Amino acid sequence: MHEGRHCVKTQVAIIGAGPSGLLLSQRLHLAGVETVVLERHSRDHVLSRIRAGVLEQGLADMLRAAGVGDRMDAEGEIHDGCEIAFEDNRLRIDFAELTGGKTVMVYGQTEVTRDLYKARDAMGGTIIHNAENVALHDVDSDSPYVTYEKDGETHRLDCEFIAGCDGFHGPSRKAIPADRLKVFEKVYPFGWLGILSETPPVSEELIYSGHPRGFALCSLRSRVLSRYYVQVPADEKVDNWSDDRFWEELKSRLPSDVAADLVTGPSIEKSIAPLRSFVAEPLRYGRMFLVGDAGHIVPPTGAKGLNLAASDVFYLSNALIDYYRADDETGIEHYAEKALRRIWLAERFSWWMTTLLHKFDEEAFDVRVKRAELDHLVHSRAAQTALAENYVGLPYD
Ligand code: FAS
Ligand code: PHB
Repeated sequence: MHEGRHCVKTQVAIIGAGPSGLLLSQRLHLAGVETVVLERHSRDHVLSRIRAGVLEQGLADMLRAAGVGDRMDAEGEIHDGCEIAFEDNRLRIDFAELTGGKTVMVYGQTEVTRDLYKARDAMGGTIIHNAENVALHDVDSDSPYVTYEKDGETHRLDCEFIAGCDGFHGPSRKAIPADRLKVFEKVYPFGWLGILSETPPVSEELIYSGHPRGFALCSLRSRVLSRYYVQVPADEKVDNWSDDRFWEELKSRLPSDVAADLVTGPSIEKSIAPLRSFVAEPLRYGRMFLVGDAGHIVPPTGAKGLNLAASDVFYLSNALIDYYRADDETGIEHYAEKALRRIWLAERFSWWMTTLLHKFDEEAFDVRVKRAELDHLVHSRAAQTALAENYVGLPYD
């Protein structure tokens, strides 16, 4: 990987070295399309983030096709089901049985990012870290460019397209004029307090627990590394939560037989993530495309955040490859429409899972309706199939 080499021109300027930016640059590089990735933080900072844990088959297949799947296949776990718990009731959703064999891969986003960096190194991909004050220019012209500061100097990168892979807080979305940008947002009155602990996971599969005290999730990174979450008020502070308090609260929200098996230990990471549903339209403005969290956010309840970034990358990389290889602009013209259809389907599912399983200050009627929803889920194969096919990931078509 060329670190720090200041390029002056490339075909596709990619802002952000998260999973969107790294996977996009890998796929384009393999197809002979030149990219430069501009990342505001250091590589270590990017790799210090603990985020998603569940990969849809579409993402796993893309990583394999990009030569980035070996460690995932060696160390990740294929899961063919998960559990939905509510008080002492446990319902297993059998993904494979309900979807004709589809499964998910449990493998941390941090490891995906590490593997992508390794692949970019091997191909000599250009990633410029600590690129500050990245700014997009003339995005609605045929010759857009990006400026950034590094080592006290301002640099200019001319390009033919810009991929805004810069996450929810990046500059790309802001490059769309306010009178052209429409945002759809729902902010939830709670967040997820998550911990990572070097303890054996409490169960073979993930357990999503909706409890009168609040939501909890039992997840994992490996057989010796567990990831747990509890719903907390949106304004909660992580300093208010000792490890002991976390473990006691988690146990109180799990079925009693699960709580009895929980192995606790010191947290090696503890943080609170806010929850929101968010979509920006359009995802394209001139020669700039929004990809991943730059264009949309989902509450992590449906494990869709990283996986939506993946389908955006799939659509945009194919569109750009068609443009450069066959002078075919069809994919570029239809990127936003194609990506938004899958985004809104995942937004719906993530909102539904979040509403079903979290504690809201809601009317007694709404509490009863949620109880009926869970009752229907327990007794209806059709309802379970709907959950399973969304969870494993709807097709990219
Ligand atoms: P990312 O935010 O990962 O990457 C954007 C990159 O752009 C970052 O490296 C950032 O430093 C860089 N950037 C930002 N501004 C820039 C600028 N001005 N100049 C240059 N670079 C800039 N999803 C799940 O499915 N399950 C989860 O449990 C889950 N937990 C999450 C917890 C947190 C705290 C957050 C924030 C997200 C979580 N997500 C989860 C969603 C997450 O996984 C995202 O969907 C995923 O990181 C999306 O990847 P990117 O689109 O690459 O965005
Ligand atoms: C995780 O392991 O971090 C994880 C898994 C599933 C989710 C959210 C987070 O829905």
